[in-house]
Amino acid sequence: MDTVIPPTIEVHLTPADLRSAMEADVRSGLTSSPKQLPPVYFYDDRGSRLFDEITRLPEYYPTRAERSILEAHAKDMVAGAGADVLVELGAGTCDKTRVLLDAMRDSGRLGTYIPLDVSDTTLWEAAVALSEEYPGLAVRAVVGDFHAHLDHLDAPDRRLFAFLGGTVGNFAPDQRTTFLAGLAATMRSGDCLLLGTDVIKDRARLVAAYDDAAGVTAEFNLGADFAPDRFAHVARWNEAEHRIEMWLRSLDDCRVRVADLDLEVGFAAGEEMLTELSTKFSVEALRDELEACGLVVEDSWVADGDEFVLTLARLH
Ligand code: AVJ
Repeated sequence: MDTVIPPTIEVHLTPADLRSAMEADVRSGLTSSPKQLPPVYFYDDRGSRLFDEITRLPEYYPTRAERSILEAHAKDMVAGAGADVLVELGAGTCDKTRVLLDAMRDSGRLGTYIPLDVSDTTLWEAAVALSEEYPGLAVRAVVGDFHAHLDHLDAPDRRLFAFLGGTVGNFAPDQRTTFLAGLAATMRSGDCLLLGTDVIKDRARLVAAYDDAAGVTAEFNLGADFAPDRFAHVARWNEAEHRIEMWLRSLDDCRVRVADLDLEVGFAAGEEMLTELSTKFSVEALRDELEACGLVVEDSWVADGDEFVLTLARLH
């Protein structure tokens, strides 16, 4: 019988680092044109609870679609990758991870799990729970940012990197290229990437997924310090860039003061601020982007109705 291995945690990003990065992002975002704020700051405690609610909305298909693909094919993914180490980027609560870990255990490949996330408390709770649920599994949690700390995820054995949830769709094209190239640079020959991405589909379905009838996504977008009665939530499909864009539109002329930064910015009536991108892909375009970084697509799985795709690519 395998015994429980105590988890470890390595911190490369402190709350003070996060705070100063946020201040810099808010200052540059609110003084640029058009104004923008990065979506990473949606996910405080309240935002994470709202996102959890979003994943259960009838209109929001990505989470259910990805889970159904994982449940049907995790065994093939794990066998295809041939890895004993699972590295998860932006692990969060490690919810979907269990499906992959179960498949690794069933195939006798349960070695090490390395989750990377910016939130230390969520990560540590998940690390403790998973160590107990999977005796024999070494859990090495890493607190860090996937734009900066990919080189702290090393392990002696072959690794499967999982980047799920469609989060890569949040990146602008140049950010995505930098991210994928940086990831490929830290991978060793034989390592694999399992990437979850949303698929281009009917515009009305896409817009509904980001502007649900119950108004949960609007609440998510309108949280925090932006007086929700002065802004409207706008979800728009950008055809040329094949992405949903979420904007906050000011309903009238107003000034927003960010006391901590000693910053005051004006919004004209109708002015919009970009808060999130959610890029959708075609299977072919995604393959080309991965191959440009030396990652060769070995397999891909789509959900019923082509809603979402999981791609397994190997560094050669
Ligand atoms: C977690 C980034 C994948 O883009 O679909 C959902 C976030 N924002 N509704 C997405 C989100 C508004 C989500 N990701």
